[in-house]
Amino acid sequence: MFNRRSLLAGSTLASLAAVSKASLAALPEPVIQTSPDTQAPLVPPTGRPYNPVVTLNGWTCPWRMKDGVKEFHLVAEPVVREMAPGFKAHLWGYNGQSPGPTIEVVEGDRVRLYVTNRLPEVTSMHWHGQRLPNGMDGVSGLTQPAVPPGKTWVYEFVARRPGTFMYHPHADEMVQMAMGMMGLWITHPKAKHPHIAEVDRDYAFLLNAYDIEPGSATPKIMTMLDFNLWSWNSRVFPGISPLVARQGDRVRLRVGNLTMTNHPIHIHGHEFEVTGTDGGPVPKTARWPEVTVDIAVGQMRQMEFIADEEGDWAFHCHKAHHTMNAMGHDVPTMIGVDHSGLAAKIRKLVPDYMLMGERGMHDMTEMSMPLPDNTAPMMAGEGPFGPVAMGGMFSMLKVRRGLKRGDYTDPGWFQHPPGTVAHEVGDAPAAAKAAAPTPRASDVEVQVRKPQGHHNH
Ligand SMILES: [Cu+2]
Repeated sequence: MFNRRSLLAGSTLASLAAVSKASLAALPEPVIQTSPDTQAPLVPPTGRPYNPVVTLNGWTCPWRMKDGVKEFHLVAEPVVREMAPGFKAHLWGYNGQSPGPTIEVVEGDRVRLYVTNRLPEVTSMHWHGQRLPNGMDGVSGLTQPAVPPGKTWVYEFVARRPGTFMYHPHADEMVQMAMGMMGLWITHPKAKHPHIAEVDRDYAFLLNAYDIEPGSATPKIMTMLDFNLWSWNSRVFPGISPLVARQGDRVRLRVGNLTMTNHPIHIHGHEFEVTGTDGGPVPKTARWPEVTVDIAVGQMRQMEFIADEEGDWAFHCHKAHHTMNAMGHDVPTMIGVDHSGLAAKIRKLVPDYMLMGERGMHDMTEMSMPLPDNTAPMMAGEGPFGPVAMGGMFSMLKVRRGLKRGDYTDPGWFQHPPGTVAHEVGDAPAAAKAAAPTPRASDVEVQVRKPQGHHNH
């Protein structure tokens, strides 16, 4: 049957084939990532040198040069993503993880991107924020036919504008983004740019959110607003790598939002300027100081500051519900309700029973709560002074004197100089518990007591 749809499909295919006839024969081997840890930045082996970005709990996609074109291969596929130690989610992503690898190129590069669909349904790839030929924009039905399962599509364009961008499907968007399909794209300027500073550390991550019932592993894709896992690059605190900076470093944070709500991202101890959006660099005369920037859905914000204050500084979304992990929203407010003795009576019948919240909810972090298999506790993370009682979109900026350039290793907990820690009135103003052993963040395990004899996961 000859119809308008097949005509369009045919012409799009023909034009794609024309730009990359030679390359279709031999696709670059897709590189698969198996670790959820932050990978070392990918220093460009050839071409214009640049200071590569560090993708938080992520990685940068290796490419190959072919006839002067940078070739990448992204594979859309189901993945198992460790969202926090002990908690694995069944998501959809790219090349083994969610989000997919960061694409990092230089302004003026000609880029060819192969996208293989290993999902059970159609997909496409939209290059959010890019200047490109309309037919490369990846909106299924509008600028190309959707990519069927099992097929590989190719996109090719010149990275015309420097900045921070994103990629995500434009086919069954609601489902595919709720399942974790997204990634970052960085285009470095080809020469010194009046509005783009050279920075010492350049971090990038995406805000995303999931609704995964405690004890299960697959997101509920129909959820519109009431998500229970607020994540950065599909990780929740304490599973998120800290941002490490040498005292005095100029630091850039590139944060994109592909959730269903806005996130006021807040940093402690420093003020920053928004130096760019996915629309491009912000002229210096249009910048103002901030300590929080609201990032709306589909926006990217670039924050820059000098990390000149030593310490472990909280860095988080300022919506308090977004620094919590999975919980039931039907927990009643119990503050001020005296139910002493009640829990003990019930515990005789139900040994694991806990009644919580009569003095607030902080106590929950210190209790060994029975949790279903495969979830993250609502509030967790052990700091040098006790429980941090956070989850979700929370991390730390760790500023230290004398770090090596390019050393992103977690330096452990900050050793506060004597007399600089808040203390109880009348108590000796010592560095107190800061002298305690300082576990590295990678040792901070989620404290989960699994119920005994629970096998149905
Ligand atoms: Cu938030």
